[in-house]
Amino acid sequence: MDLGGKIRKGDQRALAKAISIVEDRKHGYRSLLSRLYDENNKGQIIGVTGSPGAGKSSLVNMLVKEWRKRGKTVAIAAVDPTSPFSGGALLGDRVRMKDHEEDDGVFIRSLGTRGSLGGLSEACQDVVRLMSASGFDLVVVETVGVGQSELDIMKTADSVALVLYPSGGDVIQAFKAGIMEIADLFIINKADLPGVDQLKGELEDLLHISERFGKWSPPIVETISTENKGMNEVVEKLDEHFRFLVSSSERTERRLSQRKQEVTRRLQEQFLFEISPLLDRYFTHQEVLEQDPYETSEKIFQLWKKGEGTKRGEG
Ligand SMILES: Nc1nc2c(ncn2[C@@H]2O[C@H](COP(=O)(O)OP(=O)(O)OP(=O)(O)O)[C@@H](O)[C@H]2O)c(=O)[nH]1
Ligand SMILES: [Mg+2]
Repeated sequence: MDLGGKIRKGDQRALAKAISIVEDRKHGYRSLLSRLYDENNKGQIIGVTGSPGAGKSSLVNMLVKEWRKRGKTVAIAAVDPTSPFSGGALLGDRVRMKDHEEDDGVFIRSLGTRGSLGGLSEACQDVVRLMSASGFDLVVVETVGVGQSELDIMKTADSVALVLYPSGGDVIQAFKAGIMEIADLFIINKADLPGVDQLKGELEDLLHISERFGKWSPPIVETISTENKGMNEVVEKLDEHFRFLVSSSERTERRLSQRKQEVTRRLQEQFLFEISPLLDRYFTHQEVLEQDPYETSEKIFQLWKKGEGTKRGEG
């Protein structure tokens, strides 16, 4: 059986292999993805974001337990932050996720942010697609909520959970970063620490002033991941949100805007591969310095239109 067929059958080794192909943008990755693409994959894609140390991994670990109790299979893509501050994160994640090592119903993969080829958000979305094609009931993407590419990743999820914790500054940060607007569920983790009510108050105030919530009011749930508290409620709310998406026109609307953004990003990726090498091929450093950048980019664009782009030989 070919790789695509094996993935569809839920073969985890095939899945792992395909993920490497896709991450490294190896020859044929796009046709593999195209073949496995299925608009009607039944699984729910859940984005979990929040600042470093908010307890995302601890939470996801406990949620997995809850989902497994309910007979659901789960795949997790944890985006490995490059930030030196969270250098220990991966090791920590591995230790936490060890709980599920023996379980065939759970698949965990860390994604590097090496990102030499293409963007992180594209690669991440592709990996999520592979996981969905493998038939997991739930695919969870964990990212630290900073930066545009992570915001893009969140925008590709069906449901977005923002993890906050009582210690100040967090809510405003999320608000500024644009995450508040796309969050479908707010989780106040570390609810064992002081300041929960204050955080909840701030959150409610901000929710009042943003206008988008006509049909779905994002609930606020409190959790203590280290004590496995509140997981039941998070799972229920995520379920509820998914039912809401499926039963309303919201899901189609969301997908339409997601698809448009995705096609744009993919074009950018493709374009970048083809067109940016022309800069070094046709212009000396001296020319780059002397010409204004508008002129240079216009010239490059004209060269590309004349067919000077690089063909990547993609299968
Ligand atoms: N008191 C308390 N501590 C918690 C809770 N949940 C997680 N922690 C602790 O918070 C720290 C960070 O937890 P992680 O799960 O690694 O947080 P994260 O958001 O995944 O962190 P990064 O991946 O580095 O961004 C760990 O020491 C956890 O034990 C909680 O509910 N209460
Ligand atoms: Mg983590």
